[in-house]
Amino acid sequence: MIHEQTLVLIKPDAVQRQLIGEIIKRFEENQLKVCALKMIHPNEELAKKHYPLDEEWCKSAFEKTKKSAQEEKRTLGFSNHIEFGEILQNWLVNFITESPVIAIIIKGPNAINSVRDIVGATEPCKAISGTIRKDFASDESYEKANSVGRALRNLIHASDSIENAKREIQVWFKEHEVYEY
Ligand code: FUP
Repeated sequence: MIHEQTLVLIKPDAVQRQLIGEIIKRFEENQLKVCALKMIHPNEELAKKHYPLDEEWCKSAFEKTKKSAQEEKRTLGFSNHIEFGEILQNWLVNFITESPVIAIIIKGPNAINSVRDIVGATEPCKAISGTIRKDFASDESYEKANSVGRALRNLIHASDSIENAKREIQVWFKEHEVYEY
């Protein structure tokens, strides 16, 4: 299996709820290794580098949120992905700059998908049993968050592709901060 690196952020909600150890334990017990780690209180500039407003990102987040609204027969209230993306970026920046986060590079076989499987679905109320989001945030939903104009408090960010992992790792870490052992 291919050894990959992926970026994980333990978001402000998880740090505030003292879930750092529990979350790292779930990765380590699944053959995944921590090869860089730091606590950092992100400013707006760093948050925007992590969540850049690009076409593909806006489209993908808009489609997922719209699908969930349609399934639940709710109206989303945004007419297009650009309008939605700008507002979502703002919600995410507010959330991620709220208090410190833990940034981690995780390495291991198939790390990108393995980490996302351990974390669970983006919308915690839809996450399957045994995942971190199901165990610790199962009452959180797009409906709850969208209706009061805030980001999903879903505990963790995990890169979703090799390309994004590379980009995100460079946003949070310098080369000398990454260890081999
Ligand atoms: P993911 O693939 O899990 O990173 O999720 P998305 O790309 O769909 O969304 C990026 C981040 O925006 C996730 F943390 C979820 C969050 N989000 C909201 O908070 N509200 C929304 O309506 C849509 C996404």
